[in-house]
Amino acid sequence: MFELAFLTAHEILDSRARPTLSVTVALAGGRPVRAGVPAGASTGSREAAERRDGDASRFTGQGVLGVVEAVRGEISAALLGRRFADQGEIDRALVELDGTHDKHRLGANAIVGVSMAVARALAEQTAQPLWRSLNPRGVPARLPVPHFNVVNGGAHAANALDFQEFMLAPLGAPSLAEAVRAGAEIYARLRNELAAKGHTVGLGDEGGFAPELTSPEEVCRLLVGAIEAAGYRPGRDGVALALDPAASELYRDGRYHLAGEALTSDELIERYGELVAAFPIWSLEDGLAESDWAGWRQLADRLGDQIQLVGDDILVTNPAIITEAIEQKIANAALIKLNQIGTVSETLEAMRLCRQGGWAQMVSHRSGETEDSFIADLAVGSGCGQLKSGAPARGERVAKYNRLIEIEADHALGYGAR
Ligand code: 2PG
Ligand code: MG
Repeated sequence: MFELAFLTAHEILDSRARPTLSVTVALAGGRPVRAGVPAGASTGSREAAERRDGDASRFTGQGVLGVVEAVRGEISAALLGRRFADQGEIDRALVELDGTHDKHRLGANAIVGVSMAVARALAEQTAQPLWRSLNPRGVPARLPVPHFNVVNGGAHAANALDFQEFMLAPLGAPSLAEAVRAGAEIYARLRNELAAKGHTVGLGDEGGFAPELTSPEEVCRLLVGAIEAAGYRPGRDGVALALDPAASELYRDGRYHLAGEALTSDELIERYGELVAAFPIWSLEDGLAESDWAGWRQLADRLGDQIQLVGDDILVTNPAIITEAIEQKIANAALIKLNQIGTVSETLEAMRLCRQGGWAQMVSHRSGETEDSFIADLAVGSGCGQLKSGAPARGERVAKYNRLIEIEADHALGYGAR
């Protein structure tokens, strides 16, 4: 049993200069710990709803003072001094207090901040690292393969590139530290090659380069060139590629709008088939739009036994949607984001359902981040074997990779995707 002795929140900045929430919690007899709340740009329509002030005189309406007030007022009044058995019980109390299906009344940003801070406080109370206290019984903890997003487009950059993310996945690295080294060395090579070709080396929201390229094939060619130039082997036994086209953002009027073409689901699936045949792509996230379930089923039929097909916008870390998606076999992996569903225990339940259904999982940052490295511990503790946290550059991205390096240094854990 535990009891919250102290709970507060502040408005801080995220990595895009937008306000977000920092939540501080102390358990009775414990010291205060904090959590920073992330925020997405290419969000799924069924995500838990973050709440913002809408007061145009502050931060163009993006302020979160109302959410700060919800934590200090209503949530504190409901939780302080009450005894809870575990994380699940306090998360259920938060969900019930909110009372809406998508957590919009109190705000999913308030709820996830409190839930994450409580998880950290519970780890402290039992003198365990966070990853260990998140580790389900019977599941081996593991250092995940970092997925470095080195070229940014879509909603994350001002360039004309439609696909949102091009990632490096050092699947064949002998350790996490060596995987991070590979990511950083290839990133440096890529910078040189982009500059040599006359491209800008300015960065997108997740720290990847944002060159004025439009064709995904051209970006993949550049990446393979940079992997080789840095002395690594392109492919699953070395450094593979992972894409997140974030296709919901490309979908209008039943067509996918890609580099001036308007493609049907079939045509886009064919294009993915060609990409997978030509380049060492091992994972494809949100290849189709969240509303295109029929397309997803076809994509799974066409490529599901060759590559990992990850649902992000379509699944939104929601246990009920994941259950249906597993039944309908529309993919074989889920992206996992705490603030899409809004509590730590619902996130762990989503991951449990994936394990049970034989689906892979990739823990993910959001494009708007803080320096909080919670997701690194979640990726390790869940044993899922995959984490994406942007480029190997910019403090809020690197905080997660550096936390993995610390965990690897302190504990003898295996490395690699499952
Ligand atoms: C995604 C995420 C993170 P956002 O689409 O996977 O990279 O982007 O946080 O903007 O939803
Ligand atoms: Mg995505």
